[in-house]
Amino acid sequence: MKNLEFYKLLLCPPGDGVFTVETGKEKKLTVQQALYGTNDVRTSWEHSLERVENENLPILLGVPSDNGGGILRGANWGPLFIREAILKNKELEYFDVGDIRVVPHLLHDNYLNEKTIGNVRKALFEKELELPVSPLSISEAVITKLLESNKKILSLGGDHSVSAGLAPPFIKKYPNIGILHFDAHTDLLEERLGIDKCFATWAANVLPLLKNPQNIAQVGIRRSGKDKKFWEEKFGVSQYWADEILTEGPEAISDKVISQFQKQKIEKIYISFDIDAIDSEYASATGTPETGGIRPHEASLIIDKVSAHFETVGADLVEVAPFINHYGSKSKTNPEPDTTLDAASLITSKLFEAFK
Ligand SMILES: [Mn+2]
Repeated sequence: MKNLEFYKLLLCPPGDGVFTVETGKEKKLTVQQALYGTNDVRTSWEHSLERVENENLPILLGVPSDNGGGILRGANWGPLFIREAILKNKELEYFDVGDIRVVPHLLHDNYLNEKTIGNVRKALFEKELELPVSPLSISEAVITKLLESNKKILSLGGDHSVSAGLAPPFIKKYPNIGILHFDAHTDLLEERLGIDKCFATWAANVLPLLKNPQNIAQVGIRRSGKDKKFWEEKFGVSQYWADEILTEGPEAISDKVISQFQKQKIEKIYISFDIDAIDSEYASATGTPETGGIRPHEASLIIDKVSAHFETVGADLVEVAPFINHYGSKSKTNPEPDTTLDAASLITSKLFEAFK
């Protein structure tokens, strides 16, 4: 199968990954109009895909799946809302390849029987092509393909389970890659209710693939049933909890992450950014907002400082769930989801900058 055909089957135009007719329609049209300037979005998008292989700009990929979420869902709307928010930043340069196709009842092909895979293949591809059908499996296949032409890719989730599909192809391509993981939570559960792939397990999924557990640095942690010592001793990872960052300052913590990665002789990094790493005062439109976190400018500074020492080859920003409002209806004193989207927009631009 030609690459162009592969992308056309597994992806869809930006915003179309959430299967809906009316919900979010206006926003979709705003984003698609800005990207293609035409009403024939499908044709323009397909045409644009011909440029993928030779495009030098970083790739933007939407993964609108909250199928691995577990507390409050709605991160499937993250990619569309973040796209609209970053349109305001005219200086950002990227190539939007569209969304992963998402069947909202599926997570990973490992969990499906042959009959179901066959049925979904017929629904998605009109015939039984040997292609993945679940969002995490499709993500892995698409990233693998994009990495054949050495792309730098920023993916927008989605709940954090999507990183279990997104990060492994980077680790396969760059075996000594480092992972800089921003989060309020460790995501180091080996399983949750018997399920090994979900928002709380992706880091545990990725860990055995890394050259050394010291190739992951977890930043902003603050809500866990266990303390830092437990996680560091059990898994061999290094964690920089939010209270340490607030006490020592983001510069000092960045230096620690840098020396951790340098000890491992790491040259390339992947950044996975869960928006709940940011304090809930600045980012509450998310499944599990937490107080006591770092502020957007502190997270930005850490991205800036660490990425100056390594080549950032990939990143994701996950768990932005714009329809979640923990503090009642939108008002002047609580302008959510705008506050969260402002933070997401800042982090997105920092992640694109990290690619340079
Ligand atoms: Mn997470």
